[in-house]
Amino acid sequence: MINVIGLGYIGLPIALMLAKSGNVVVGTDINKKLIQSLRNGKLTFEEKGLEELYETAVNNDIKFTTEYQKTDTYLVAVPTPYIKKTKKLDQRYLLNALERIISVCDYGATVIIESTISPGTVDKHIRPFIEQKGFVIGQDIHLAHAPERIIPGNMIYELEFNSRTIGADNKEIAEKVKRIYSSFCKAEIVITDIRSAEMSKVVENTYRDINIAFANELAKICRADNMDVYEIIRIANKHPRVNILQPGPGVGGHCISVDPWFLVGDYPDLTNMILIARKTNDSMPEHVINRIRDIMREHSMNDISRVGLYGLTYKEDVDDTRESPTLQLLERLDKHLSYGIKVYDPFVKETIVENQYHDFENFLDDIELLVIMVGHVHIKGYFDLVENKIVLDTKNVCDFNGIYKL
Ligand code: SAJ
Repeated sequence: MINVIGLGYIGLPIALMLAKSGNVVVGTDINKKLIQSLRNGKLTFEEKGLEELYETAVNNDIKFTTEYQKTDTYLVAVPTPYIKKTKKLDQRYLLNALERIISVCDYGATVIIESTISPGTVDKHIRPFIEQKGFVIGQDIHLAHAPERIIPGNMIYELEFNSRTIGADNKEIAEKVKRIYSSFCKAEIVITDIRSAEMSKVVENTYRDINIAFANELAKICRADNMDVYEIIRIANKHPRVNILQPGPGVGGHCISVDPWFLVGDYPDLTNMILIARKTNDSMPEHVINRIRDIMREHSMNDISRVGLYGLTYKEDVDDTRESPTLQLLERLDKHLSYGIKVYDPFVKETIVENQYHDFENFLDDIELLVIMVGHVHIKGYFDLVENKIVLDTKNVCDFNGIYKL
């Protein structure tokens, strides 16, 4: 039996996928409300294909509980945030999960960590923590790191078709873990040591952060000289060895805007480019504020409450708002004592910020300047209404005349 610990954005899909693929699975989470929802068949976030996967997993008898199970295999997918001040990994949830696992596990159990961790975490913190409890690693308990790689919006497909990395202390454990992942993963499964697995994961997200930062810097350069950054990128990408990403209002989410900080926190003297990229991406909400201010001036608008932000999530067609550029922008406005800007997102049903609307047409009625922060497919069905507004499109989703871009 596999006990999946943590049933959030990563743990839930993987638990369901393991159950669908014939493994006996128990999903554990300390959040009672979440467990109750899952038992009642109510999923806790939206994701393409998740409901169908849930149905199959339930038919295959997956169980949900707040209790840690006594078994020989654990898969840990708990949050691993970073501490804002030091930029280092906050290991609280991870160590708490490990403590509970070692209090119930079978002798010789394998603990697979899926959560993203900063390079060196296993050696510097996890091994000493477990050994301190009197456990011998490699005998009483085995460790493996199989960092998750799935992208919100396409998680279920990517669980099956993305290549995976498994870091372990020896081949035997690596092969055991590989057999589990082979039950659903159709792509290559690479075996390596734990440190390399930790590092490669953080490197992947840092690579993307740097490349987005390049696109964002280009957007600023083109804005300064009134050129169309999208046209420049489109042309440059015709070169066989150029593949520039898209600029946007900032980088959000729990991954790309977080993981590079682990490298900056651990190697402050060696991370020039990574730090600049982070700062560039973090500066984009401010760039959007400057654009809003210029457009308002041009239209003799002086009331920020006539401005509406479309999109609160960190990217299109997901309901995850963590570290979203819109939240970053609101925080900056707040610092400038500027209140009253309106907000709407079709995916965010709960009210999480001030002046948040739940009806798109009411929202449009109350604003003059619409700022598209997220390119949800939803807005494409409303272009006839949107066209009557002054529009700042930071995601390049509208192509009618008179649109302001990043
Ligand atoms: N973004 C841009 N321009 C782009 C692409 C993205 O501004 O051209 C922005 C998005 O709008 C968003 C942020 O970047 O705010 C991150 O979005 P994303 O779609 O690039 O990535 P995530 O955070 O959803 O998922 C990433 C993925 N990592 C990589 O592509 C290297 C995913 O595979 C990881 O599993 C995930 O991080 C994770 O959990 O680590």
